[in-house]
Amino acid sequence: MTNALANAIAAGEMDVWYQPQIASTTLRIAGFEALARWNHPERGCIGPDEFLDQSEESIEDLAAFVLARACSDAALWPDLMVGVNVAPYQFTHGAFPDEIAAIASASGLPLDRLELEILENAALENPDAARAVMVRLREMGVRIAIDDFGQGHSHEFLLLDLPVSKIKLARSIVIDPTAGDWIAEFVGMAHALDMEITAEGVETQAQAKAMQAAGCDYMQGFFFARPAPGRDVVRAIVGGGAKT
Ligand code: G
Ligand code: MN
Repeated sequence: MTNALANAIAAGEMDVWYQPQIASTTLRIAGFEALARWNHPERGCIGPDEFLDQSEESIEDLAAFVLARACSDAALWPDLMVGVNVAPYQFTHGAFPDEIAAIASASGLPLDRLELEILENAALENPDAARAVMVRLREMGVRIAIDDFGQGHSHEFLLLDLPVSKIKLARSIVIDPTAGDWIAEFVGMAHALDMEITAEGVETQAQAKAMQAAGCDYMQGFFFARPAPGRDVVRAIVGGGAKT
């Protein structure tokens, strides 16, 4: 087996798309999440859910590609955040913060506009190793978000005392009509610890209203916008005037 993802990157088939994150109170764009997209010659445009499992050996190439592209794209934007998903193993590498510093500096992106998203279970599996890397990243100004949060609907995560800036509630909770009270209570506790909350996977106006009412700081999902190529992000920011 050759390195499928590395080949796709070399062939120019790999791209990074962006989905806006909306501030709940103003309904303005606060930032974008970067999402890998593979323009596969046979399978069409596919996301990590569809291609990651088969090509695990080359995920390092993909991770470096997405980080570099997201940082250089975001360096052109005004003062907006860019969220980048990072693989769990990266958070246990002591050298990871230095790699982040090098990539951001090469792109010209200020480190305080970068937010790294790490999966909840990855943070839970090895909290001590993750904490050490997070502390260094936070000292550099990088923000940390916990992704896909909500397995088990528990408050205990907050007791781990990780230097987390934001928690992204998984879509399974956001679409659960019975979860409103739990979310409101969780938001209150997170705010007391200086953490912000994003509701992910918002698809309807009713869900958006419920997440606003529960106190979520940001919302992301198809109701507001689907992921789109980087040039569309620039158009959205400049008001749609630029045509190529
Ligand atoms: O694991 P992570 O949260 O990074 O995954 C983001 C994925 O969720 C993206 O591939 C994106 O296309 C998808 N997504 C974003 N918004 C929505 C939504 O409103 N509904 C659904 N079903 N998926 C979404
Ligand atoms: Mn994510």
